[in-house]
Amino acid sequence: MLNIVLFGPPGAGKGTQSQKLIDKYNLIHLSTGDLLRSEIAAGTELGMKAKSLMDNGLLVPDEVVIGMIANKVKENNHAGGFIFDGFPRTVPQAQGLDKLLMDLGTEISCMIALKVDDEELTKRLLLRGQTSGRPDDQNEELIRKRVVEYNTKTTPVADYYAGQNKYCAVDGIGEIEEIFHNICEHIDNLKEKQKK
Ligand code: B4P
Repeated sequence: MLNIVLFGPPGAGKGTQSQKLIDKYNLIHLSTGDLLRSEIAAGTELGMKAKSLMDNGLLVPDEVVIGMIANKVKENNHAGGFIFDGFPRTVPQAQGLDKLLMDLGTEISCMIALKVDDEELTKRLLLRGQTSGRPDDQNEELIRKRVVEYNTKTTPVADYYAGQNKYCAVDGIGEIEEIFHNICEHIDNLKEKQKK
């Protein structure tokens, strides 16, 4: 199985690149951001609890997102692989994912980390906020809070995968196609190694 963690700060291009990767590699796309937004849209209890945190740029509790992902992975356990977009965002989430995949006899193949500086992130998200209607993209203060949340709670997840020799950094600034090409190069190398 090919199981990719697509990693990076808010606005790094995770959602954008995921869409292209699922088409090319036929993977199941699991975005915790999308899953949470659909819970909010459906007005579930989980969604209502998540909404106030998300609207304030804060992370949703680990057990909520791990539970959501576990359900989706188990529903799709015959898939050729997964792309995890925006998950794991904390070390306990990464440990939870390792355990979940181990129980299914598989593991994370690699983490692709998109590198983008804070100024570019703010610019992209404010631009998206003009059309997305997402409350968390509406003002600069909130966007900066999300980046702080990322720098304090999420950055250690990169070290977690580096410790397993699964970390791979890709420049997230430039043309979308060029970034996609660079990500694919890493994935294709990985697939070659898996074959040997
Ligand atoms: P997410 O939905 O994961 O949102 P995101 O990080 O803002 O988006 P993403 O990174 O996918 O956006 P993209 O770069 O593609 O999370 C939202 C919230 O949900 C979190 O703040 C948190 O509260 C909660 N949450 C989600 N997962 C969680 C978890 N595991 N644990 C706890 N809480 C969780 O796009 C950004 C913009 O940049 C787009 O407009 C795009 O067009 C543009 N763009 C992309 N690539 C570009 C490029 N190369 N050049 C120029 N623009 C580009």
